[in-house]
Amino acid sequence: MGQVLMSIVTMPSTANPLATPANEVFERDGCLTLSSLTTLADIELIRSLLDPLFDKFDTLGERAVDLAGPREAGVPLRSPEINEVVRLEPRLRSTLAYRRCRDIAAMLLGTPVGYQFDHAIFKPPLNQTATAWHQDESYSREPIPLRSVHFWIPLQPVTVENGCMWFVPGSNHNGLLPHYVASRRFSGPLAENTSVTLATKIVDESKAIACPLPLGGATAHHPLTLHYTGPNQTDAWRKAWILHFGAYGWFRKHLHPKVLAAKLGVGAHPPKLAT
Ligand SMILES: O=C(O)CCC(=O)C(=O)O
Repeated sequence: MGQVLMSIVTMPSTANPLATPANEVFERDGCLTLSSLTTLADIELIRSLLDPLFDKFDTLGERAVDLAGPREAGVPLRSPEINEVVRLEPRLRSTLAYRRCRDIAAMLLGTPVGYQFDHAIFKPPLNQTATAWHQDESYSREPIPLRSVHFWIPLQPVTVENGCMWFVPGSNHNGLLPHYVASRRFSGPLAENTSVTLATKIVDESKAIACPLPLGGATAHHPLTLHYTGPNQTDAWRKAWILHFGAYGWFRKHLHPKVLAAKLGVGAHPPKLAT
């Protein structure tokens, strides 16, 4: 896998991609661009498994939310997201993209990894909704820092215009920044408020780098790396599947000594939230 990875890794920064091993780049920049993670046929397969779920979005309950906030019945979705998609469509686990992400995460972290989370975000044409700057770690309620790699797999070519990923390389070294509640998430029209979308204002956007990608490409980032996607300003959908693989998978999450201690009420680690 090391060989394969070197041939598909490019860096969002300007450094020579072949000069530094991918795991060192990941450690340094907290982000990588994978120019050809998977095949076009595999992307087709992923689309064919995700599209039917978005077609019945309003029947999926709490897993389906609009990141853009509350929605009146009949009003189109602006930033629909489905969480833990592999639980709704287990055939996603057999895709080449899933298997390669797991292998690459193990290589980058230098340890066995397991599935931790996945979600899909579809941005309709002209959706007017950016995904604001944030660190994924801000969503974690775990008592131990996440040790994972988060893959963002677009299901069509992505550009700045349709909402590609942006990163601040190196921001993975500055710890968890204060986040505020950017919007409340609702599942279904006028349904219950299920959770919140977090964002941070502490971003030096002059250091941000856009990552346009061809079909079959992907990005990978560290849980502390600041990232953002812009609104979809085109007349076609922007679809993405996001996969998190982490050290020890379920065991680290549930049986790590600090997790067990937190369950007993010792040393909990709530996310930092600004008001
Ligand atoms: O797909 C998007 O627009 C944003 C994805 C993202 O920010 C994330 O998965 O943390």
